[in-house]
Amino acid sequence: MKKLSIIGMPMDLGQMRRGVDMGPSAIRYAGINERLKPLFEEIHDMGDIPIGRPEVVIDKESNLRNLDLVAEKSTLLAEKVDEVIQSGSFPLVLGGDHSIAIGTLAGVSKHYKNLGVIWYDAHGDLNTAETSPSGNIHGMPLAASLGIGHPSLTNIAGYAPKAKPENVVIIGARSLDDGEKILIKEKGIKVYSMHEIDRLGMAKVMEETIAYLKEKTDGVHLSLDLDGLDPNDAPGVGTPVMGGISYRESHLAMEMLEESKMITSAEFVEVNPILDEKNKTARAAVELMGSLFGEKLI
Ligand code: 6HN
Ligand code: MN
Ligand code: MN
Ligand code: MN
Repeated sequence: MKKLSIIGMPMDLGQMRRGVDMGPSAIRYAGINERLKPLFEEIHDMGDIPIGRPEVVIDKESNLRNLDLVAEKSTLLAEKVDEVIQSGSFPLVLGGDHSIAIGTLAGVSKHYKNLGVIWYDAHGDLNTAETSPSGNIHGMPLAASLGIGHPSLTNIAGYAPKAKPENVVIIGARSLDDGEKILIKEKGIKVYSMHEIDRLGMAKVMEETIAYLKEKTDGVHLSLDLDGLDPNDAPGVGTPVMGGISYRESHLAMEMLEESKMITSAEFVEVNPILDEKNKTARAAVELMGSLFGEKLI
């Protein structure tokens, strides 16, 4: 892909910690444009989707925090992503908390018959209002994209599902809630937890992931939650979990995805500069983007 479009999605409505709305600024400050410039013919930074500072509203019937607002803002993002793909450009979305994936996938998925999804995350993000321990929508975007959950979240852009469970691979999982584990088994979702990453090594995990998706998908979205990385390497996240994927393993994963030429859209989420150490997490995000888009070590 020769053209890249960057879309900021400064939404923090899917969880309770302040600061993740500054993720897009932190990632831009970390030098995304300069870093990616040599890798594309054209880069268009489209600025941020307007989120404003709405007050927290708990949906009475479902108990979901900011349900209507997340749905409304997701629709805006879906439209923007759709527009970018139509213009022949690669959409790169900067979060924001992980609830933004609902909108990204709603914009991406109509362009593919069999969209693959790589969910790089410590979490499964497969909760629903019924299984969620927190009521936070950032723990639900993968379920919503599979058509599971509240209709306001599953039907963004007017259709569901956005992806099929057999086209999803979760990488880095180490904190799954009971309801998520049940869903993974029920739907046959492929998961490389930290156990498999330790045992097989990242190279094998990525080889298998690429082979698994290659034969049955016509496009693959990468949804990269920075908390997939170990908190030592990416401390600026709202829900850190010890024992994560290393910085170097993550580069290898991105490099292998680049070699596969299969990634057709991407988002980097959960960067929270207030919780960060000298913008380390935003810098890691930009460095990983470098590998994903073809930067070479030598
Ligand atoms: N994320 N499983 C927990 C919940 O509240 O549903 C944590 C979710 C974290 C979500 O990091 O994108
Ligand atoms: Mn703003
Ligand atoms: Mn997540
Ligand atoms: Mn996570």
